[in-house]
Amino acid sequence: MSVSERTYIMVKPDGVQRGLVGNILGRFEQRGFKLIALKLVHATPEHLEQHYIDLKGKSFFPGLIKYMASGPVVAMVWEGLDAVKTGRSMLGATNPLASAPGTIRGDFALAVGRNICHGSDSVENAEKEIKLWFPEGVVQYTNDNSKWIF
Ligand code: RTP
Repeated sequence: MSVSERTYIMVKPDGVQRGLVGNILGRFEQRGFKLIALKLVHATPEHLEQHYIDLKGKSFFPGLIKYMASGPVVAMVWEGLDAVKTGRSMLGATNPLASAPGTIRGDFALAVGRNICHGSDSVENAEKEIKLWFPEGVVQYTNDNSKWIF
């Protein structure tokens, strides 16, 4: 657990099309995380294959890449206490049917193949994903909230 831990959060194409970007972004802001990077990207299949490289052998992999390349995504980096684990709990379980109400997937999704958002599953993967999606680097700034919220 670290104050400066960062996680990569991405609103998937269905979340963008359904107008859920503001809601998802707002949850991370309200929780007290610091926004470090944000952009709208229509990713290529090659880029998405890199992102999901660990799933390459899975039967759902081609469908996953097609879904993720079907429209723009919102790529974000959030920083704060236990950001990776807390980000995952805010997203809910991978299968929205198993996601608790109050989580992003539990509030907005039903199908595993249309589950609205992504969050890094480890600090190591967060670092890789941040480099992949933000090769230009992220913004450094002091947040005035930092003495109240870690
Ligand atoms: P994500 O990487 O998108 O945050 O999801 P995750 O860690 O919760 O789940 P993971 O196992 O890494 O799967 C990545 C994404 O693949 C799609 N998926 N489809 N059985 C299926 O059809 C299936 N299983 C997974 C989901 O979009 C999942 O988020």
